[in-house]
Amino acid sequence: MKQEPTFTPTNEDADVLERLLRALEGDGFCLFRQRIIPLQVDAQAGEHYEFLLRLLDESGNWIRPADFLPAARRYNLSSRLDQWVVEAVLAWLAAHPEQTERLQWCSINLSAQSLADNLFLGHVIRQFAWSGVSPEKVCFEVDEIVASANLSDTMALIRSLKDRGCRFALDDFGSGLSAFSQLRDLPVDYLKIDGAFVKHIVNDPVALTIVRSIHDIGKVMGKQSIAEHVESEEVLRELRAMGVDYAQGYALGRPENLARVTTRSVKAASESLS
Ligand code: G
Ligand code: MN
Repeated sequence: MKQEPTFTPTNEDADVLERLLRALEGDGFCLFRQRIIPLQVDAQAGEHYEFLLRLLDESGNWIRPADFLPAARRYNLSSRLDQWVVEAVLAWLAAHPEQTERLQWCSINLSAQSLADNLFLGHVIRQFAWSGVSPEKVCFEVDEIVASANLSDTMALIRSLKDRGCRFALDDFGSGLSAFSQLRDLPVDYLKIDGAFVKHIVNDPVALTIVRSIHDIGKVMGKQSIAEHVESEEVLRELRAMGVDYAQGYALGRPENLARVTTRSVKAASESLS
């Protein structure tokens, strides 16, 4: 008889799992944020940034999502992790009203498991009600590949949250080379052009053409563009000339640590609000 392949966790996996569970319970996660800058003169006023999650390892170094999300996915923890981020971001915004006032929107990344999780939407709605933060201040980012593989779940979540005022962006757009026709009906507001192309627009004509095409097609579809991983002034100049709406990347600001927003400080913020 053919044997089913078995999933054997490695030691490294067990370490990450333990650290993730501990972080979800209390300490270990930290929010960073990175600025997103409007490039065109007619841009709406206000600040924009993306919240990014980091996990602390035993020697005090920050682990980036690329290194812990795969384990979170394997252990079905991605949706809990997204819920933690939504809770932490909204608590932080509620605790910093003067910064929230200046904010036009900030973005939060969602994983595939949250799109398919019936409880996720309810959790987000409750968090908005509890924190008092206006849903218009939040833009959710869904990876292009994730959206195209879960079209109906993505559509349902986008519709429900857009009805309440949230915005949506398709993240890493271009990386999956999904058919535009498949994604054209998703009512997202922004296309975040994959950094892997953006980085090379000044020395690779193919990358330049891909970035320009994404921006142009997005424009025809009524969507604004955000270029990721802008690492130099030359790239920035080219993007601005092309008409790209926003830029994000090391040339404009590195992700910054928002002091430690732990579950404890989230609870403290919630107590001070109630
Ligand atoms: O998939 P997503 O676009 O959400 O990934 C954001 C990640 O990209 C963050 O972890 C952030 O630290 C990283 N990042 C942000 N700006 C730059 C940049 O200019 N260059 C590179 N290489 N990475 C960046
Ligand atoms: Mn993102």
